[in-house]
Amino acid sequence: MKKLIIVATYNERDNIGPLLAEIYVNAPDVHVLVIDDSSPDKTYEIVQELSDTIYKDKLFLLKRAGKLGLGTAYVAGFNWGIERKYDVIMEMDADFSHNPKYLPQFFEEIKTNDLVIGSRYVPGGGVVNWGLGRKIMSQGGSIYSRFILGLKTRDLTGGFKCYRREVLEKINVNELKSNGYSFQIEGTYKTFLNGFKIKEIPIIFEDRRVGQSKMSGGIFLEALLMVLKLSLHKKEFIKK
Ligand SMILES: Nc1nc2c(ncn2[C@@H]2O[C@H](COP(=O)(O)OP(=O)(O)OP(=O)(O)O)[C@@H](O)[C@H]2O)c(=O)[nH]1
Ligand SMILES: [Mg+2]
Repeated sequence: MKKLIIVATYNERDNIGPLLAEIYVNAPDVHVLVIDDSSPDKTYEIVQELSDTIYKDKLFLLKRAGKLGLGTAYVAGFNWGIERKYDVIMEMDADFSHNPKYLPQFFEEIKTNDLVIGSRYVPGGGVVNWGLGRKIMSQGGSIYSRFILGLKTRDLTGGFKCYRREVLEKINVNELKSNGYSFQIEGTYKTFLNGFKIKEIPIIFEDRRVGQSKMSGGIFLEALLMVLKLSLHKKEFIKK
């Protein structure tokens, strides 16, 4: 099973090195694609250096011209992975909110599922170091989306996810419209609509270790509207 992990970065220079080390300890045979949007802190320089040296042939860098958003970063990464015929393609954040210790569980579960989601809202899962506001936004966003879209999935906004390539091919990643918070909701919704098997595994999500948070009320509101839009276009998302 050829495995790819996509890590999008924007100003993660203090996180990326230690994160890659932990990824390869937990999953020695994975390939990692870092998509960096020309981070002002030059995260990409560290990645380039590591991919030329200790992680040769298993670490790849896609550097984009500027900050184009997390959604388009993942779409670019999905296409990169599909072209190279990886069997499974994962997404994870660079800030240690997604602990690499869970990787073996993802790769075990993906053998019998089409999408595996690291979930904060199933028994055994949770969040540490988040303020009340952030908790309400995240869990509220998931409950709202679940209700509007008729999904069973409990954690719809998290980005610690492992797809089988076939799913990404079928839903056509180039048609993923969201670029912010709702990108994760859209991916899971389209996977569900096309009859794929989704499994949530519990994860403890930790607030970013270092660096600046990018979350805001505007992003949240945009996501609520996007969910309504998705529900209205449901029929178009079911592929022949
Ligand atoms: N390439 C790229 N990566 C991004 C962009 N925005 C965010 N990221 C990365 O995407 C991942 C998730 O972003 P975060 O800023 O951690 O978002 P969050 O977890 O919702 O919020 P905080 O952790 O509170 O900041 C991180 O690895 C970021 O560095 C972007 O525009 N381009
Ligand atoms: Mg984060």
